[in-house]
Amino acid sequence: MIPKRYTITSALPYANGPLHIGHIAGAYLPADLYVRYLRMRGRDVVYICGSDEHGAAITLRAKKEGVTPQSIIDTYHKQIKDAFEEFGISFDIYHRTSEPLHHKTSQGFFKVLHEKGEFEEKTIEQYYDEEYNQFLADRYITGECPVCHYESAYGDQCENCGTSLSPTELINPISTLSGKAPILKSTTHWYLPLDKYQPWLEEWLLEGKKGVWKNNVYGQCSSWLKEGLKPRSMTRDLDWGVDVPLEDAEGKKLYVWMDAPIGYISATKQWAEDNDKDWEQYWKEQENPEENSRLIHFIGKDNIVFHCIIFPSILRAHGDYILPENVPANEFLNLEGDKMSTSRNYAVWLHEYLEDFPGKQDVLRYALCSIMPENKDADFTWKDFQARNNNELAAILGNFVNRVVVLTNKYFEGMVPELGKPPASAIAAYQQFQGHVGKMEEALENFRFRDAQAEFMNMARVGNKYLTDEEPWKKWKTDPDAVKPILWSCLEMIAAIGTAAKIFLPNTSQKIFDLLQIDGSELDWENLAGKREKLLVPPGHTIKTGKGLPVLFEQIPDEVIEIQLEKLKNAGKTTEVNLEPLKDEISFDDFQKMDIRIGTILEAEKVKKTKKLLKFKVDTGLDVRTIVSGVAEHFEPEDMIGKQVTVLANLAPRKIRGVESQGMILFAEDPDGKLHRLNPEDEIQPGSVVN
Ligand code: B3M
Ligand code: ZN
Repeated sequence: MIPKRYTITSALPYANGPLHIGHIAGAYLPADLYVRYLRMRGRDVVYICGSDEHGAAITLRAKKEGVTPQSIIDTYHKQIKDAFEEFGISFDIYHRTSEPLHHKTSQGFFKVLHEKGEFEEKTIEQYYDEEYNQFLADRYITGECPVCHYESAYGDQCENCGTSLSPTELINPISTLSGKAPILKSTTHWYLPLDKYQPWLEEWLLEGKKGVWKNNVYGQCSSWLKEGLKPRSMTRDLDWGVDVPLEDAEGKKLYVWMDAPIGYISATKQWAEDNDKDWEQYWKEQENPEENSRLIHFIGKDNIVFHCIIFPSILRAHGDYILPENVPANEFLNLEGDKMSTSRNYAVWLHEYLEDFPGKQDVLRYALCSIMPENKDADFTWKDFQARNNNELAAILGNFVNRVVVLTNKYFEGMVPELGKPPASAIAAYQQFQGHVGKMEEALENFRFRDAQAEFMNMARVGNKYLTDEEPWKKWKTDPDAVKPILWSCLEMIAAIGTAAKIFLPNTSQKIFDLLQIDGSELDWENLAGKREKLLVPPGHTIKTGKGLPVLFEQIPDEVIEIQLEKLKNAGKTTEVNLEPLKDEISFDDFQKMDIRIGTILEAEKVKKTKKLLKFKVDTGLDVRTIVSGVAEHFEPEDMIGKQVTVLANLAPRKIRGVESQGMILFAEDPDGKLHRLNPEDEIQPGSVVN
């Protein structure tokens, strides 16, 4: 059953930095493709987004740059909004959560839940920085991880071994504001009782979305539910964000992940006001449930729990709201084999791409859609970008359109020839062409955008091959009339390709319509699928004439790619290398207490259910022992077998994820966070002492 309307959202980007191609491939391009498709089908759809302007990420950046959070969000809200617009992400509104309408809307939600008694009010001990007179959000606290003893674990997670933590578990916690040890102070917060919603979520999600939601999404939700949900605080002690709308809540703000998703609703309210629409039709349960809008959230995988568990729980606790029908989250996009990193300035920034490649938005759209991380992480390389442009867009699509336009000018002065009796080959080609249209439709309806775009390019392949096989340039010499149906079929296919290009390549779509001199604005899916009587380019119509007509895609030369690769080589290589600060001085006696040996790794394997831990069997010369290290993201176990390492052999044993680890293998960590094994130049006797 086709829904009466659709509410489509893309994750609200934090207004604390520029967009990069990973954001585009994750939450924005897939949504834009889907929305463009729905619009072509004549569906009633609203596409919502805006800047997420609260949260620790913004205040941290403001503090680091010595400016106000307001100036950070004003700068990046504009940059992000402009970049989306220029790139062709076709939101119906791009709003922002610092708007009063959003504050009012999210406070309204909080009040309803509070009045319904949904929250559990708890007084807890929280870390407080006395110098800054401020409670500390999790990311404002660092300290030693209790599991792997990594020195700089955050209050909510240890980046080294992946363990999720609470600040009070850290050993020797330090405030990132003052650099001093924080104190524990009591404070009251309001908790969403996710544990109480678990039975409903198991029914609505585990049963209701099984086989409907993508495996990567469903799998993450099911492991969260299997672990057992815990109450989650919906308020924070912060000086930036949406005020908690209660008398006794001075200095407290809504947790950013409570207010941000409600930003979709406040943005829809603004859009409805601007366009004389009824926002409730897009968010509220309707009298007749069959008239409920279909709510679909497009996000990256790091936002799954907020969109699949927390926000639906808030909507349900409020009552009267529809729930997400689907959340087709994408995985991550890497760059030249490495993770993109804002802090290391290692990314392809969207605004820089738009400067370096003016007018080539469609090339990046096409390249990113071709490798879209729909089910697993993907890797963007500039070589692949170049190949997609040169070998597909230019050599297949561009070449087909260009040859047909040139031949129509050459033989018929640009006039679309009479059809005559189409030969069997034209009918066969057109049927093959329509076969790809059908596969494209099925892929789009099921959020498989890579497959859909591949079918789109197959449409051009069919046309290109048909033209080459029919050799009109030869037929023209002996039987000019035979050329008419060939070129006419090709022109009809090109008009259909231009119609489909509204989804994938919006700028190219307009260029094709310009070459055909037709108004493509009215062309829709029925036209594309050949379901309308009216021909797209009727005989007698004149296409663009003249010499040197523009080609759709220029070849991109190696030197252009080299420039981009050079940029990446220098990315993150700031002149000052930010090294770990020197630790406090120790005495020679302190050093003498450490017994450091050379060991040889005999066995290595991953620690089950952890992302970052490897378990080693090490021959220390004194014994063979088990040592666990948080290095699984840096080394493959099989590569470590037989290798010599430096071992702190007299470190007290400790259990790490149930495995007793006796000692520590020492690695050097460079400023880029890469780990390096420490070993003698030549193989030496295990047990040799390091002094
Ligand atoms: N601001 C983006 C992120 O986690 C976050 C999404 C909010 S969607 C309501 O990168
Ligand atoms: Zn750890």
